[in-house]
Amino acid sequence: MKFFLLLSAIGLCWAQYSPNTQVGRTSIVHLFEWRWADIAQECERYLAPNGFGGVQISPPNENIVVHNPSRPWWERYQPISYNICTRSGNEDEFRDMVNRCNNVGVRIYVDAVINHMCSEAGSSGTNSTCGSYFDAQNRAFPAVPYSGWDFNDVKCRSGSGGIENYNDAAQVRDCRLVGLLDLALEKDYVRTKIADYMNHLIDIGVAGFRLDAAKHMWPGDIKAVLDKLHHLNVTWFPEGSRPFIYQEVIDLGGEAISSSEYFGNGRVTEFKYGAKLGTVIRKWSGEKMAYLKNWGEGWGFMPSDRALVFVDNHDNQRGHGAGGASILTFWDARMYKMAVGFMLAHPYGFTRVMSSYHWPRYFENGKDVNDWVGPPNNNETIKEVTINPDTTCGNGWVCEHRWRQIRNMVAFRNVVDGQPFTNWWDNGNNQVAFGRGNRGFIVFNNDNWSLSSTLQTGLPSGTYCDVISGDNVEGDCTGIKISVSSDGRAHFPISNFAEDPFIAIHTEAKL
Ligand code: QV4
Ligand code: CA
Repeated sequence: MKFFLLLSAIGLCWAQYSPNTQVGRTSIVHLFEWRWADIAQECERYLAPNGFGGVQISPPNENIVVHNPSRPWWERYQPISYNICTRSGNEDEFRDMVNRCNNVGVRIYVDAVINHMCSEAGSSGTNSTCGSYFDAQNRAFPAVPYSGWDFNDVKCRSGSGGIENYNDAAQVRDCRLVGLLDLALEKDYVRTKIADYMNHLIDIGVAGFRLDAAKHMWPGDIKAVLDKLHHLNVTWFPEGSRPFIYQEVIDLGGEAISSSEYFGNGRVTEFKYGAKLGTVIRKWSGEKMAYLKNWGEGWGFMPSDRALVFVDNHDNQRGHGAGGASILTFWDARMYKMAVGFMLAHPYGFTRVMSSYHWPRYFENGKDVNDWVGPPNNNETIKEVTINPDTTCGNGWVCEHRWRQIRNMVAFRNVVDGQPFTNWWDNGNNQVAFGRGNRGFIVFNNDNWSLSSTLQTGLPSGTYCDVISGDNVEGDCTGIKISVSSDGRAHFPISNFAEDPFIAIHTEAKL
């Protein structure tokens, strides 16, 4: 018996790093600002059939209503209460989404905004998504309830009460991030209120959490909250399962706080990943794809089993947060698909795909003056996600996760799960290739001339469909066919003018 207790203990202490996805599902998608009803449908009609492991949803708790500017996406990062009640839907719709997604093996991960409440300038009244009264000036949030005792106004040591110096770790944790009222997470009362909120979501059936602004909370305070969390709902998860935790810590180096301080709590977002990959694919600063041979820890990233990786996120795709101009987004579609393809083929980290909405991007003096614009809406009501006959999305939703190249690379990652990084080849410049054991192989041409090489794929002989240029439909390839000979070698022709100058093959796309 003792042996099994030990095993379960080991299992438990590791579990918060495991996404709790169904076996063989290795990525999640951030359906940014989607309504719960649309997510439920997308789980059933698209995400489950295409092997997505789960969905990161926008914050489900009641937030302030901002009218100047008009309903910015970032109002959802200003909590008023922990009532499940936002423009994405109410608690009934939330429960329906969790049930329907879990029932088809697609997990839900909640964006938990637990470092703060609304802005100190958030005025007072019932200007909130569920009508709860609040008074920011007096630190009154009766719908939780929180009062003046529950904020860090006294603990903060900066002159203004706001974060003034990111080289002072105490300020970063105890003072206000862009004026947001900073919760006193050292207090058991506050920890308990937060844990009650998260346990309510766990009991409904969620699989884990993104911890927003984790850099602004002491690691020990986060741990104290996590220690109060229930095991996952046994309707869908094995007895004793722990919620998956990934903490938003922007660490590009050079600050007082580093990602590693948070490894004890769960995974951490690796922001260096998207910033560096964008620079390489854009061929800026002398970077070239041949340098990706030691991608991952070799580039100074955190250990792979602690990393949550992505090409872009909801902040840096619009100039918020970190990453700067190198970040690739759907606006740079051809390069973006290459970056997402590389991320999904490479074994490093746990992968998250971004799914965005269009907004009227407009640069003035190098800044997008419309970076605040919220989701597609009819008079402030978020528009439903419509699906076009060609399976793309309408109503202003970009649905990058539905782009053939990205959807098929999510499947590629599933097929090669557990296989080693093998058969690296490069031309010394921007033509590279690598395999994943005997299950998958991918080739990129990011040079300004054509690629025509015969490469060792490590794959069994046969004819494979390229999953970038097409699909395997009824036993035939709608795109490029690649023939692998008995010695595992195959010839790859990739024009630098190709719509997508990369080819990916795997054993599930073999004729
Ligand atoms: C303004 C001034 C402040 C002033 C304040 C007074 O800028 O100097 O003190 O008024 O009230 C919005 C506005 C911002 C405004 C603030 C408070 O954009 O101008 O401050 O509200 O009224 C999102 C947006 C922010 C937005 C915030 C709250 O990015 O612009 O602020 O939501 O609505 C750091 C952190 C990292 C963070 C990143 C953006 O380390 O954790 O900045 N990323 C996460 C989320 C992000 C979110 C927050 C944190 C806050 O991913 O989306 O910020 O929850 O790197
Ligand atoms: Ca804080």
